[in-house]
Amino acid sequence: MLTIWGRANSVNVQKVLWCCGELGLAYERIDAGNEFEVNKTAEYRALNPNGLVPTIEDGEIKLWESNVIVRYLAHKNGNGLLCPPDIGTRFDAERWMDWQATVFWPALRPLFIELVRTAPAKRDPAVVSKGMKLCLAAVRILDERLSDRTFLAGDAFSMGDIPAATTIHRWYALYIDHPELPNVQRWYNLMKQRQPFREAVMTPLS
Ligand SMILES: N[C@@H](CCC(=O)N[C@@H](CS)C(=O)NCC(=O)O)C(=O)O
Repeated sequence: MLTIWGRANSVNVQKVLWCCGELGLAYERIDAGNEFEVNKTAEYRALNPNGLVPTIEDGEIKLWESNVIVRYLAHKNGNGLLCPPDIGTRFDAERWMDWQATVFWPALRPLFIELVRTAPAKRDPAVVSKGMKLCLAAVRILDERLSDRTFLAGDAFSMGDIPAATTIHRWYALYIDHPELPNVQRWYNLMKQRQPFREAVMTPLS
């Protein structure tokens, strides 16, 4: 049985839960992170020296880094379904996964922390303003990318959509201005039609 360590409100855990839902994988999830604190134990740090979530155990295979976990599960269980068999399409998908981790999430995370986890009186307007600007620049890149294809790596939904769509849900859920970006909105609407996305990702931000 696949074990997933991580609290269900974590964006990075949600990627893995959504991926499992798409693949129809059975798993056991153990709450860890923030108030659960399991990630501070020596046992957990032996699994993941960063003390972060998610971490998975799949038999002898133990992995951390959410996007790598999604890649692993997709490759093992979803070649042709979530992991594109064509090499060009596959690495196109991989590129958008790395882009989420290196561009989109670093732009959104400080904004999310300010607007969701910080009391209004303690918020830093400079962080909010910078976060909004960086996020909009990132979402415009997505909008341009989606102008001539249905999903990030082409005509089929793939693992390449999972990290960015998990993040776009957070962007739309924040109480900020969301300019009209028709391609991103269309793509986000497609995600919202997927039951595993609704179950794993479309939860209140906390
Ligand atoms: N790059 C890592 C980042 C993991 C990460 O930052 N996880 C956050 C939750 S989203 C965490 O563990 N925070 C500490 C905590 O929950 O106690 C990944 O994608 O898995």
